[in-house]
Amino acid sequence: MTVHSRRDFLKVGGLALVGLGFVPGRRWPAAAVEIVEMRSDAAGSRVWFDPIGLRVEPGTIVRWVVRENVHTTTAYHPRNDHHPLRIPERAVPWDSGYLVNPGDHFQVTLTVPGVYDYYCMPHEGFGMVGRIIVGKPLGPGAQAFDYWTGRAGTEGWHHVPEAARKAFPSIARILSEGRVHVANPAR
Ligand SMILES: [Cu+2]
Repeated sequence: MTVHSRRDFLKVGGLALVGLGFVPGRRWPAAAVEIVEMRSDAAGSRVWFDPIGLRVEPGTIVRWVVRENVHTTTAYHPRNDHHPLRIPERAVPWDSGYLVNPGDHFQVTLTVPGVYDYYCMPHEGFGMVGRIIVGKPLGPGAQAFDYWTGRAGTEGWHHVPEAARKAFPSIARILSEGRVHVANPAR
């Protein structure tokens, strides 16, 4: 069963009204929706986003859906527990909060071109992260993990943990494949 949160409806409605406008007598073009599943093996020892890497066009709705275990989808952004900025400067950071039941979901509409890195709050240290490229590979997410070191205003930012660094698919691979899956996820 799918649980639709009120927030989702408001976001989709907002997109339709603001982004597309209303033209009497015409159908509204439907926004593309991409699904990212939030996965886990039975023991909870392997956790991952599927796909872990995704390329979309600006204006795409990305919807994360829980399949197993408990997860969040949370943008790399200082407003989210002092994580480094790894989404475009003009983009709005998101944090789903805990999604606890299979079918629970959260979605955002990504309009600003660039690289968006995100993580799962309880599982970041286990490498549960994902990367979305909207249009072109621009912005802080396209830079090295420690690009901000020593810059004013970054005091208190956390470095991306080692397991997460290893898990991110490269920008080049996402651009060439469009959709990148975790290899041998259940092992
Ligand atoms: Cu998780």
